[in-house]
Amino acid sequence: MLRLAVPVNAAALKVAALSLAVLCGARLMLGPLAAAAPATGLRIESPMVRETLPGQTTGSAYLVIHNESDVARRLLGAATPAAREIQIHDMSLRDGIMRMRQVTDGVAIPARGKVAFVAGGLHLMLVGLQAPLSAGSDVPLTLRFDRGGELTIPIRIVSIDDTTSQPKK
Ligand SMILES: [Cu+2]
Repeated sequence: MLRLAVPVNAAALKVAALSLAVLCGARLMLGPLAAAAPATGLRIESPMVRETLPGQTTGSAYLVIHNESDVARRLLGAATPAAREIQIHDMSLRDGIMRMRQVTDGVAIPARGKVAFVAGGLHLMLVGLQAPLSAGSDVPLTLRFDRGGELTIPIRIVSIDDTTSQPKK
């Protein structure tokens, strides 16, 4: 995908992250389903992204997408102001070698089903990070689905030492 890298003002990014954190806090008081968009029947569980080191230009985000509707949906793509682009990647073991490939035709989320984006499997690859992701804060993530569905949620940046926050398959 060819796109111009737009330099993002670090201060503006911080303000955006801060206001998102405030928003997130307010929404969290509504309960565990706060990240859901009831209109579309899609609910996001345990969204997180790994913190990155200075100079690191890519990051991995994990989450579980629940489809609580009777209609199969499709994740088409994702975006965040924290990175130039997000690619959907899949890891698989083939001939004894772990391979990572880009998924370009989207991911089906079955009706009344779920799809887990986890380490060693499907994941969201943040490409072209604007700044290192530091643990403890949030970045906004927009998920784009078929039929015009779009969901924007805050994802928590988690320390590389944290082994418990990651969603399981
Ligand atoms: Cu990847």
